[in-house]
Amino acid sequence: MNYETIAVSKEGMVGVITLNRPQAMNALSTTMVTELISALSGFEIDDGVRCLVIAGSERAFSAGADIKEMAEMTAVQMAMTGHFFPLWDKVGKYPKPIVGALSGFVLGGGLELAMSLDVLVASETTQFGQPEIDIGVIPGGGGTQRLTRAVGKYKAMEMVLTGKRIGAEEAKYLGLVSRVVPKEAYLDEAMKVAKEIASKSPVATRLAKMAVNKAFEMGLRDGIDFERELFYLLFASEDAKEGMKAFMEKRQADFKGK
Ligand code: CO8
Repeated sequence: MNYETIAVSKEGMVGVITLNRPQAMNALSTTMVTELISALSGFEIDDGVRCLVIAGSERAFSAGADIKEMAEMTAVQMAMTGHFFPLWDKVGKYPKPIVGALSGFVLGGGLELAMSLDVLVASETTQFGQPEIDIGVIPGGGGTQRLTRAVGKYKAMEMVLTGKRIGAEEAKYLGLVSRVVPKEAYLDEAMKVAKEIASKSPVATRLAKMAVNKAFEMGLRDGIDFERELFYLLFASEDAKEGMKAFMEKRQADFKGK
């Protein structure tokens, strides 16, 4: 499929989506979000893809929603007639693990996109921010909730109320990213993590993602019960039998995703 604002490729069992609007710092236009969801849907039903990477460019992962497009929108268009948000919500509910390869500006909706992913690898040049307050709005793609859960109330408040950006090292210290690496290495490092995840049982990685995400939605007791149900369920998978047999036979497991 030919896309206008993203590039899509496959490396082994890893699907790669690269945001590609360099003239607009990868601002998330309706076309880009539509294309992103289309590419994600394609990889979702591709059994040959077990993990994904979403990257931007070295200069900008994404500078957020497209302000030029948003500037003329009415509340009714935004809330009811536009298809932007229904599409957007699919990212956070995506079943396969996604590694974010971050560099440069990760702002507004760009940070909200990153925070909807599962493992975040950042170049040391990355700058994170929720600058919506500077244009008279607030984060609308989950930022107030996901950022607060990631870094706690006081840092989230500071970032959301002042629009102030933080760098990669501070983001790592706060637990907002998984790894920080030199800028020459961030893409390779993200691919390396994605390939490692793709080498595991896709049945187990999918349920692991679901279980960890439930920690943001459930109380501890219910979350542990939910985890236990998924744990029992995995004993019905051929992959679990293969994984344990391979351990005992001192060989690499050959996971089939069954
Ligand atoms: N939207 C549209 N165009 C943008 C955006 C954006 N968010 N960011 C940058 N651009 C464009 C600029 O207008 C400029 O285009 P042109 O050359 O045609 O004028 C080009 O990209 C290069 O940008 P700059 O010249 O400004 O480059 P600088 O290096 O000087 O600055 C910055 C880079 C810091 C990234 C700066 O461009 C900036 O502050 N951008 C806006 C960041 C921002 O406010 N983001 C939040 C947007 S609102 C939002 O995300 C709400 C989310 C709602 C939910 C959405 C779910 C997806």
